[in-house]
Amino acid sequence: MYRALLAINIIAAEFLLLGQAARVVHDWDIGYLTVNRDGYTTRRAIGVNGQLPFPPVYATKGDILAINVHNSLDLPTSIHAHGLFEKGASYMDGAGLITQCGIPPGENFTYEINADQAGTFWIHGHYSHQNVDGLRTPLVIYDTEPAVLDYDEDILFSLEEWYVNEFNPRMKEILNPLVPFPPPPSFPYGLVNGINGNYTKPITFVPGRKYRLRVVNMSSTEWFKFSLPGHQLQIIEADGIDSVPHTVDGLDLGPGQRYSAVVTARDTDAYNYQYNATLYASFVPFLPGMNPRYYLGLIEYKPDAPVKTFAQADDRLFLWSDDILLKALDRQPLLAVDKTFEWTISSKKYSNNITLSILDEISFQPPLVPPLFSAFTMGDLALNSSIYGPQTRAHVLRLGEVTELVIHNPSTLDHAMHLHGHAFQVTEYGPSGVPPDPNAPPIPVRTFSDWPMRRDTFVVPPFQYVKVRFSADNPGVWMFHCHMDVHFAMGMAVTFVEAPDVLQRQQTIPQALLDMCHRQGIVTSGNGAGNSGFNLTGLPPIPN
Ligand SMILES: *[C@@H]1O[C@H](CO)[C@@H](O)[C@H](O)[C@H]1NC(C)=O
Ligand SMILES: *[C@@H]1O[C@H](CO)[C@@H](O)[C@H](O)[C@H]1NC(C)=O
Ligand SMILES: *[C@@H]1O[C@H](CO)[C@@H](O)[C@H](O)[C@H]1NC(C)=O
Ligand SMILES: *[C@@H]1O[C@H](CO)[C@@H](O)[C@H](O)[C@H]1NC(C)=O
Ligand SMILES: *[C@@H]1O[C@H](CO)[C@@H](O)[C@H](O)[C@H]1NC(C)=O
Ligand SMILES: *[C@@H]1O[C@H](CO)[C@@H](O)[C@H](O)[C@H]1NC(C)=O
Ligand SMILES: *[C@@H]1O[C@H](CO)[C@@H](O)[C@H](O)[C@H]1NC(C)=O
Ligand SMILES: [Cu+2]
Repeated sequence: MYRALLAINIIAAEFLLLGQAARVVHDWDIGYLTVNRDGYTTRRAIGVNGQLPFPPVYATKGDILAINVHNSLDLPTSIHAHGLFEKGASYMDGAGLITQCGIPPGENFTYEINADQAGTFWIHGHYSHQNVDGLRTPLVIYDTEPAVLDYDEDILFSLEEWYVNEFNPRMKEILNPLVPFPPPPSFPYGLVNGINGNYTKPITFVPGRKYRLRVVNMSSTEWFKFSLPGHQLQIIEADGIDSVPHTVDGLDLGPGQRYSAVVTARDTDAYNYQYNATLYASFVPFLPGMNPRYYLGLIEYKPDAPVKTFAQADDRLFLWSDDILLKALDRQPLLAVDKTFEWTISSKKYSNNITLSILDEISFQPPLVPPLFSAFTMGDLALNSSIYGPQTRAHVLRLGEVTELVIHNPSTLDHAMHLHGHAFQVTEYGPSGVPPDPNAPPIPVRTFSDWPMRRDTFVVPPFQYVKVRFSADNPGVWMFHCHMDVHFAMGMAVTFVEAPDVLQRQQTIPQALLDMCHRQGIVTSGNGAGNSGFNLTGLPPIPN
């Protein structure tokens, strides 16, 4: 099995010729298999049509992606196209128990996704954290217009971490009141394009040619740094939004984030080079060989040419990607704020001794009725956030209202916050809370210049806040959650209910989605408890 995996390697897609909008059909039979991905561990994982990694999905802007999913797992499943706005079809967002009930075991559902944005995205499981066990793959949507910088070839790097154990048993341990919190860190391995990052096939560079490297971080907990010593990276895209070209030495990606960078090959083939994908977590103890883990892959100019090595760069002089320094290529002006939410991320040990995450003062639990269905069926009351249930933390936004989020993180843990259905403007970073080291240099306030960059996932570093803005221009129900799956599973999430009045007039939930709920005994109308009005009787009690 492992040898077979070695054959599946860096995908170097020649730049596609632009054609007519098409229907891109994939048949995905999602099921369990046993694999060795990291070179060390043989374990059960979630694959597609008997293989893992999932093959990347490619489309061209304007296409329709039709993904026929058959669920061969023993739990419901769903898929989410991370970064796609699903305009006019919020019910295709795939957020389990929020916009759909999940595909029951043994059943089929076809996701019809409008690929009307260009850029680098990914598709992943959004039910019971199945993404962490393998259900994830890059999604590249080619533009029909030329990019801001020319390039000759597209090269995809998908970065993942891979754990020795499946997610649910790990999560059970974390939520076990008898196990001291947090349990010891489990040091994952790093995968590059689906296999141990040190065993990937060489990538050929031709002197003088230009390459667009698309780097996708599909991790569930850990960060990646990506660099190609001896070459500069010109960022032209982050999370599906084009940027003014911006030169860096390396890309720093939180879970869920993506970058495209154009690299010009050197003008001679005298040496070969190595790219460096470093998997790390600042909140896990430094342990040589385990955190960080380095993976080196060959950039081959000429077979057998010597490999050019570089003295270890001083990290402080190394220019890493930083979204506050990027500018959106379309020069969208700063949005004028109508409403601000200022929330602090924390955690709390409840009276049952279970530690859960807190965002906006609650620990999220899905209600009995997926909130999208309440938004469709509650008439005018859908505009009142109370009907969705207290643990859903629904915030109702009126059409076109501009919301600013100020997310504080006065802790030692990074968080990677993702908003469905939107790319937000990233406007400011600044200090929050009191770092434990009194001699640490002060954290400056940093704001965007000219035109804020937009993206769909932002990292809130320790003891910092981040400000972002978005306009409620996409009727539907959109989750906002930490993309570190352990935190998400511990309740670090809220929901935005956007223009439910417009939603009710403009969209209709496909019957097949409702039928899947009914077969699982899930009600598809009424408030969060499936009752009328404000009667929330039946919702599980709020932990105290
Ligand atoms: C169910 O999905 C599988 C895998 O995508 C596909 O091969 C099969 O034809 C589908 N069956 C039906 C009834 O649509
Ligand atoms: C990928 O994201 C995870 C968390 O989502 C993060 O911990 C990790 O550092 C990221 N890796 C890279 C290479 O950016
Ligand atoms: C790989 O990159 C990391 C992060 O910048 C750096 O600390 C490490 O020294 C690099 N490793 C090699 C072998 O270049
Ligand atoms: C990958 O290879 C490099 C160079 O040989 C080595 O330093 C590094 O420890 C390897 N990484 C892992 C995780 O084995
Ligand atoms: C919580 O832990 C404390 C200290 O270990 C113990 O005294 C208490 O009984 C536990 N409570 C519950 C509900 O398990
Ligand atoms: C929502 O309903 C609650 C309970 O009836 C009421 O107290 C509140 O004022 C309503 N909010 C809005 C914005 O109408
Ligand atoms: C509230 O809903 C429950 C069913 O969940 C029902 O038994 C109860 O009668 C309702 N209460 C009111 C005041 O309607
Ligand atoms: Cu988090």
